[in-house]
Amino acid sequence: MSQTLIKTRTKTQPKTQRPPLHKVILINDDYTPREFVVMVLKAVFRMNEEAAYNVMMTAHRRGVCVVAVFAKDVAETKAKEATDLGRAKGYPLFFSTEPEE
Ligand code: TYC
Repeated sequence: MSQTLIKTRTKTQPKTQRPPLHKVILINDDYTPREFVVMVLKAVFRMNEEAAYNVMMTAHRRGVCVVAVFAKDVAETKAKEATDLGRAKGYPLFFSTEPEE
């Protein structure tokens, strides 16, 4: 007599798990004009004037500020776009990314 054993695949991840988000972080510097930082935040991160000003001032006062969280590739692309806008003007403006805990 033969028996058929059907082994189902053991799931290692629950179906609801999402790829981890990454933070885009604005770094303060002494040279980039405040209005330029606000312009970049509005252009790249679609922030309104008030939100952009608040993020800029938080980085200015505390050294860093989380701008937003995105999927890894989106966070990296936006951080590079924003950093490149400053670089094109000769400013040391810098946006970094890091995984969200
Ligand atoms: N500290 C800059 C100044 O005083 C303004 C600035 C704010 C630059 C935030 C970068 O991430 C930054 N002109």
